[in-house]
Amino acid sequence: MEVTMSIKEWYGFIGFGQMGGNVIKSIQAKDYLVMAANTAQSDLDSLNIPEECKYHILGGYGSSKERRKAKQLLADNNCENFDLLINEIKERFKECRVIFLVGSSGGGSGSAIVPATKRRLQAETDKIICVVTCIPDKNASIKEYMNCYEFFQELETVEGNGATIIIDNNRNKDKLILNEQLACYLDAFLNCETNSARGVVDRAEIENVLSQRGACIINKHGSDKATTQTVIEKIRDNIYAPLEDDEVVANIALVNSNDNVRLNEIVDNVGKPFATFEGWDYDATVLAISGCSIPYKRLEEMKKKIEEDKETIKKNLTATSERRLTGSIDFLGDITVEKPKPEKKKSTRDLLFL
Ligand SMILES: Nc1nc2c(ncn2[C@@H]2O[C@H](COP(=O)(O)OP(=O)(O)OP(=O)(O)O)[C@@H](O)[C@H]2O)c(=O)[nH]1
Ligand SMILES: [Mg+2]
Repeated sequence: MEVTMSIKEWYGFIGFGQMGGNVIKSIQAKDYLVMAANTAQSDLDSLNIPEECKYHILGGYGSSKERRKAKQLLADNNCENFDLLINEIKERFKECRVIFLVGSSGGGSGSAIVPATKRRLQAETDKIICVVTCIPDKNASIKEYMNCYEFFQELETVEGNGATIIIDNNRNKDKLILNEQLACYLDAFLNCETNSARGVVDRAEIENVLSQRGACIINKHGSDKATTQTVIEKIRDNIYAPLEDDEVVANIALVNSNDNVRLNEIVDNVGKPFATFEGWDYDATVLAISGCSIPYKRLEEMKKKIEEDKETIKKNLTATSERRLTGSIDFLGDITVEKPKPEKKKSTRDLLFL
């Protein structure tokens, strides 16, 4: 039977904020349907993708790493901007079966908008909604660590399915290379349905992997290099946030390009999955693992760092309120960073401000 829809139309990618925009640019180069949404027009202007793929969230001019600012923008006028954004996505991506929401966890715009958008799309469509994000590198500011922690806290409260792919920005100084690698691996996996008589990982199985809640990694190996050992090594040494050592895993898909990789040894290494899928005769060897724990250990380390630096940050933030010229010292009693105003909540607003 003829398949009328190109596989590229099954998948849609929406980038939020700078990281999101950069990643979907790499994806758009591979001919997928994409949209870049940003609170900052200047970020959109500098993004080299067709104009019709850009979407400016009205009234915004960047969120300066303040998640709350991005949420406020969506919440203005009874959530008018949020409704417009969701409707735009539903309309542009109506044929897609899987949507990837892409944005950094450490910034303001992407970090705030991705979890809230996932929650709404999940409730209002029957599509699989995946997330692609990155965690800040070791030189990032405490503000980014705080944003990152809040991002995963919110994402954890979003019910339902959909894999989360988490790039670790420690893995390369050049973030654009990480984006390129991700686009390459993801493209290889989304196209891995072969015609092999020995077995295929078909589209339903690809969807099954992507629909699994929790962390997901996808790696690709050249057919001349792929062996059981190289594939296993790359499970823990790759572009992604480190997998937990808890053997939590739901699905493993292996698509082979040679006879040198043993799926059972991969299973022994990763943990016992609920389901395995194996395909053959592909031009590269691709391994996808989903349904893993999110990187709790890394998030705990960030939380510790936030706790350690809390007092210094408070001191620094209040220091600028000191009136030195009059000779008197006027400390603010408390700093009011991101203190929500008590307000009667509306339902759509609730999705933004948890
Ligand atoms: N992997 C990767 N990380 C990026 C990229 N661009 C920015 N980052 C990381 O993302 C974090 C900053 O988030 P941005 O995406 O710039 O923030 P934003 O969503 O635009 O939010 P605001 O500018 O604060 O409104 C930092 O940790 C950066 O290192 C990228 O193209 N790839
Ligand atoms: Mg930005």
